[in-house]
Amino acid sequence: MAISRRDLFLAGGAALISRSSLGAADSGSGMITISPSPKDLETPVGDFVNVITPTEHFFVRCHTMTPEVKLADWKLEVTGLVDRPGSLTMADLKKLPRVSMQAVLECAGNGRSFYQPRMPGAQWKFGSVGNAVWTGVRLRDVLAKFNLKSGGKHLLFDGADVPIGKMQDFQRTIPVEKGLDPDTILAYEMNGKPLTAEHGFPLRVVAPGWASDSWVKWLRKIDVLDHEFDGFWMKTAYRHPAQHVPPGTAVDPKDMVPVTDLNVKSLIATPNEWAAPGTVTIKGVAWSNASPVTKVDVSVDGGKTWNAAKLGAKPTKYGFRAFNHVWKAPEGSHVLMARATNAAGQVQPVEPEWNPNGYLYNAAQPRPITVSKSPQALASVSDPSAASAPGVYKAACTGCHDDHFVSQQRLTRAQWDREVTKMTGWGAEVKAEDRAALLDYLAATFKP
Ligand code: HEC
Ligand SMILES: Nc1nc2c(c(=O)[nH]1)N[C@H]1C(S)=C(S)[C@@H](COP(=O)(O)O)O[C@H]1N2
Ligand SMILES: [Mo]
Repeated sequence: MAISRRDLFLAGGAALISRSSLGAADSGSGMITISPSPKDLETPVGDFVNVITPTEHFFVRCHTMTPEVKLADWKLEVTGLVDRPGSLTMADLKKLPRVSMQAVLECAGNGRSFYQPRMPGAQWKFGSVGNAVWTGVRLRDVLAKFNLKSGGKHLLFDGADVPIGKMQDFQRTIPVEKGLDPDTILAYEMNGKPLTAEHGFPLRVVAPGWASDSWVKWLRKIDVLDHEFDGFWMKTAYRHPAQHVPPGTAVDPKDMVPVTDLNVKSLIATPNEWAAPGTVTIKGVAWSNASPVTKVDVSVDGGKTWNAAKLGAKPTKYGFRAFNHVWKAPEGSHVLMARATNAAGQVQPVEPEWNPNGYLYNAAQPRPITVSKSPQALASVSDPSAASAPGVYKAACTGCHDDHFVSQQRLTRAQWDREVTKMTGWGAEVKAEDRAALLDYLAATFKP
């Protein structure tokens, strides 16, 4: 268990806070570690007092190891259904008109850990989202150089990351209409600096209004296809039911569609868990898809009554919109909530809209808070530990990643069975005679 300086400040030395406490950061990076390698880092809620998320505190999501791309070896290739297949260097790209825009990058899995029943996957809470200024070139200006053929319907993006074991390469298509939208860009800068390795150096897709699985990093190739790509990351992952289903439903793959638009959503940055009695300004950010946020309501009584929050001036089309609400906080326990509405009339639901892979969580999440004179944080439960794991687990499951991915899950035996099948498909080695013991351990230790 690590206690950061920020935790100590919050706790005033009085209470002990565990690593998994809401929004508390691991010591060191100031980020919450979902997995150290592949690198998955979450931004603590307190950082969302900023409308622009600083790059050092921007969440990171990598399905595999982060590649170190050298600009000298790099070019962007464009192939498939174009008249003039070829490539561009960074110098060529920089000759095209330069565009800059704020846009929210949110992982489709953000908030997955709040769904009931639980499902496997990175157990994000609030912070796999951020807003940056992206600078680069319009994708349509790039495509114009190669001249799309009329049969070209989908753009397949491939990055320089390489899969681990027998896992499939992370490749994704977007429909050509989204690619030709003047707001879709290929960015070489984030917050005024060249992209960092983690965020996709030297070039990434920016598909504003869409979940970030389409924002392919380390982009090196665009293949123009006449069909949606049929690889794992398009046809199995990042799909959700076309219609809402009751929690726990098994959905036929033919009734699933790719995740595209983000949901309208808001996040309270401060206060978090504790506040002193008196005047408290509840602050946070709200975001949406191509339809901008028009209203944020805040509740201090767990959703019984709502108050219109004050919105930040000068909204951008795809960026965060700040909100605040001044509250005379009496001593005691309270539950804060925020609920955003967009111009299209979409409102954050109070009940989560469950789906089998746990995507696009946007329920107005209750945020319990203690208002008291001396600082304290809610006691929180830490993840079960894999320290006493049997040899079969250590041999089969700790070669590609450490315990983080496993100990954050809360799954039934049947779900663990499917998860072990997924991992053996990627190259984990579990002998037939050891499988029952492995499942017994996983299902007993990391259970719902
Ligand atoms: C061949 C390499 C490899 C081995 C061995 C391996 N894993 Fe994984 N596992 C991965 C990768 C890569 C990811 C991250 C996938 C992602 O981010 O989408 C992952 C992610 C996970 C996750 C997070 C949920 C998910 O499906 O992404 C769980 C849980 C997990 N592994 C459990 C296990 C267990 C249990 C074992 C042992 C039976 C195991 N892993 C062995 C490669 C492996
Ligand atoms: N090449 C490549 N691009 C990728 C990914 C990846 O694993 N490989 N992850 C995607 C997912 S699921 C997310 S949420 C975002 C995360 O972007 P960030 O790390 O800059 O926050 O990148 C997307 N682009
Ligand atoms: Mo994601």
